[in-house]
Parts: sequence; structure tokens; C-alpha cells
Amino acid sequence: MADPVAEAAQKHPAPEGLVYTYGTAGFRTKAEVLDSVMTRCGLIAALRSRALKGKWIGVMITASHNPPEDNGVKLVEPLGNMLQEEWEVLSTEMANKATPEDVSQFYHEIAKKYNIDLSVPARVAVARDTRASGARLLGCVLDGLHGAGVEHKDYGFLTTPQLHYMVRCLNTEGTKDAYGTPTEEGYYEKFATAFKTALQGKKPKGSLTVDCANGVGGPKLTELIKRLPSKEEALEIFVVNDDVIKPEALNVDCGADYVKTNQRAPPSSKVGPNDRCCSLDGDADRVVFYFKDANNMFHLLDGDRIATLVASFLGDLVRQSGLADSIKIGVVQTAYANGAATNYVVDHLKLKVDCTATGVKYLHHAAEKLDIGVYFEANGHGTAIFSHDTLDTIAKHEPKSTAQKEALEVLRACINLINQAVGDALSDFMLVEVVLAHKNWGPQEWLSTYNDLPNRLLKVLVKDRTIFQTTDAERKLVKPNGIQAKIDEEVQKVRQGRSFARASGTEDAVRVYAEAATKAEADDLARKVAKIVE
Ligand code: NG1
Ligand code: ZN
Repeated sequence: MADPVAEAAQKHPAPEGLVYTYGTAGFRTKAEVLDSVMTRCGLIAALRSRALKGKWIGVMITASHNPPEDNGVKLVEPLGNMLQEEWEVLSTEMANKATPEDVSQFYHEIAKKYNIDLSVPARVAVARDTRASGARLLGCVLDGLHGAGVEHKDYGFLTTPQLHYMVRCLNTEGTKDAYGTPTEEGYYEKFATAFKTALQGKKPKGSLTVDCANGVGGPKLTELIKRLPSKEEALEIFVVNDDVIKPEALNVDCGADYVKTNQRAPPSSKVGPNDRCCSLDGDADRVVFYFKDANNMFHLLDGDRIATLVASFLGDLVRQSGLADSIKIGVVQTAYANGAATNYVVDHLKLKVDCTATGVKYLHHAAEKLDIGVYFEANGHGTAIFSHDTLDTIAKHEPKSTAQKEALEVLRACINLINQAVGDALSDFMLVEVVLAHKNWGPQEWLSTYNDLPNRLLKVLVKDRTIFQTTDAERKLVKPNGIQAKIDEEVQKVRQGRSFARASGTEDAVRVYAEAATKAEADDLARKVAKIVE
């Protein structure tokens, strides 16, 4: 008897001797060895959809900020969240099955274990970034979907957050939680309208130059700009590094990762002093801002800065709307947040800070426990999310003055402007522009809210990174024995010292982070801790 699942797996056999892992950001490696993984992810997406009674599941083909020859795949849950951890484990196991028969057997085992009725419909939405390998890998996903008898929608090229948006819209269409129209036009309309409303007639100072990493964000931003208010009315936006015709240019000497890692503007940048710039990454789910001052000094405004800016603004709006007693705002960071940012939130903004393990899903889960949870990784991944009750409170609130009414209007527009499904560079940069316009700030005023502590991030190559086990949101090592005590001893020796080491979830290395009162002390501390770890 024909077995369509085994047949699909047969079309894209697994290369011998390779081990795949569904990591922090899905499967990600050299594109040439991903065909079999793609087909198997199609099968897992089918099972996940059926386990949720035919809800739409997303499959995004991207390797974000990685070099052009890489690619990857991640699955999206019905409300646009990252895949549940239990299913990450199943995906890893499926990706490593050797033969088509093993694949088919495991497919049926999962169905049995989770009581999945294989005759119910399954629905999957697929999209990809602009990498050259994307078309071939899409074909491999589709083979998996056909093998599992899935109804699918192929959205072609999208940013990662656009696909998350589509999935959330598809699953909430026609309900009271309807998120929007599940089309590209629907996405642009929703966010462009919210941007215009949130600005409330205020005009951001100067212009914004957006570096698109030569990725999918470029053409999508160009589409978005067509729906935004004119530059005379609102913001003048210059789109740079938007060449998607040359896939080999993707993330090369540009983009959010380049700017954050090298602490400098892309070499091609031609902007003048105090001109605001921001850089997206290759799939536009990450953004960092920066500018050069009058002395040509580069200043980075990273995810910590976006979080503090947004939290302070939302806090003001909640207070001005007369809702301070019923809505509490919190900020979620990782251990990589600059200590000065954490202090600023606690001491100046008087808001609660939670620290979680690295990886957006951990931050998102912590933020879900708050009324309004603002979460950002220092590298620019993040968003703000509103709880169900909070949305209800804001929707029902009756303002008692004109000032309350105006603040409430902006707050409501911000809810629409912030992508609730996932961190979205396009939505995030518009939100930053709205805040700066309302505060009448340029980048210098934003920068002056607090001074970053000098810091240093090092990558240490070790024989086996899995022996490094942590606790306390990855801030302390419990294994190997004795190492943490040695790190603590070094930290004591410097002023305002803080340091930690943890195994990377995306690279074969241990990362060491150190900060201190001076650059020299931070560098020295990082080097000493790296020596301890080696
Ligand atoms: P790892 O490799 O686990 O440190 C990196 C980033 C994370 C996150 C993930 C997923 C740092 C220090 N780490 O994780 O913030 O973005 O990649 O892409 O930037
Ligand atoms: Zn990304």
C-alpha cells in the first residue's frame, strides 16, 4: 500500500552523519544540507495543526542574520508565538530519523501519543526570506505538506513577523479576538493606520534612514511606506541596503547584527551628524538604532534603549489616561541587558524588571504574566504585549478629561502599532518614532537618559560546551564545579563589576559577558573570566 508520508521523505533523503537540532531559532545551518529537514518540518507542522484541531500553523524559511549560504526553518504556533518546547523536541527527533520508513513510523507514533486524528484537516501557512536557496527548500516543505495531506497557503516572500501576523490573523478571523486581515495589504493597512493615529499630528524630528541588511525587509518596507502619511505630514524615511536581486549581499557589511557586533555603522552609510538611523536584520524581526554625533562619534541605541523608551512612554500614557491603578507595566530582559538599563528601569521608571534565559520565547512567556510586558534582548529582538484583561480595561475605559481622552487614543493606537504576535522590526521602528515625536526628542536626548556601563562580550571556543550548566536566568554556573566561585572572585576586584558565562544556544561556543565602571576594567574582567572558562 502506498505510504505518502514515507514517499515524501524518500524524495529528500537525510544526509548521513549529520545531527540536526531545533535550537533557539529553529533549524539553522548550511542550506545545502537542509532539504530533508524541510520535508520533515512540513510533516511536523501537519501533525501540530491536527493536534490543534486544524488551526493554522506557520512555517518560515529563513536564517535571519546568518550569511547568505545558510538557511533555516522555524514553526509558528496559532497565535503567532514560537513553537511549544515539547514540539521542538519532536521536531529534532523527526529531523534525525534515518530512513523514510523511520519517518513514517515516527509520524504515526506522534499521532498515537497525542491522540491526533489523522483524518481531520491540517492547515499550514508558508513563507520565506530572499535567500537563493529559499525556492528549493520551499519545494521540500511542500513535498512534506502534500505527503501529509495539508491544506496550505504559500505567501511567497515575507518578513518573519509578517508570517507570524498572518498565522494569528488566520486563526482569529471572525472571532472577537480578530487580529487583522491575513494578507500583505492587511498588514500594511493595520500598521500604517496605527502609526498615523498614534502620531496624533506630531511630526518626528528630521528623517530616518533604514538599513535593510539587503534582506526581505527592504521591499516590504518600500510597500509599507506607500501606505504611510507623506513625508511632509509625518516622517521622511530613506531606505538603504535593500538590494535583494543580489542574494550574496544579504547581511554583508550591513544589518542589525553587523552594527550591534561591530559597534559601528555599515561602511556604506552616508548620513550626517545626529541623523537617526536604524538597521534591520535579514528577516526583519530585529532592529537597533544609532547615530553619529557632531564629533563623528558613533552611538548605539540597542534593544535595552528601545525597551526603556517604550516602557517609559507606555507608563506615561497609562498614567495620563487615568489607568495607573489598574494596569501595571513590567520590563523583561536577559542577563545581557546593560546594568545601567536595568537600574534606570528600577530606580527612575520605578517599574519591575524580570530577567529570563536568552531566547525570545523565554522573554515572551515572562511578559505574558504581566499586564503590559515590554521585552527586548539587547540585540534588538522584542516587542510589548498586553494581557487580555488589560486590553479589555483599555477598551472599556471612559476618559474623564480631554487630556485623558488624548492619552487614551494614543495608547489604543499603540496597541495596534505593536505586533502582538512577535518582535517586528518594522512595527518596532515606527513605535520608536512615535515615542520620539511625542517627546520631541532626537537621538541625543534619547541617549542621555542613562549612560551604558562599559561592557565586553567574548566568544570562547571550548571542547564541549554542554558541560556549562547555569542557574538564575543563566547568570550563574552550577557546572563545572568551582568555576562560579572563581568568576565571583574576579568580579569583586572591579568597580560595578558583573560577569557571567553560558553556552551559546546557536553557536558552538561559550559566551562571556562582563561589565564594569571603566572600559579597561570591563575588558580585563572579560579576559580573566574567559581564561577561567577555557
Ligand atoms: P546565543 O547564541 O544562545 O547567545 C543568540 C543571541 C540571543 C538570541 C539568539 C537567537 C546574544 C548574546 N545572544 O543566542 O540574544 O538572539 O541568538 O537568535 O546576542
Ligand atoms: Zn531575525
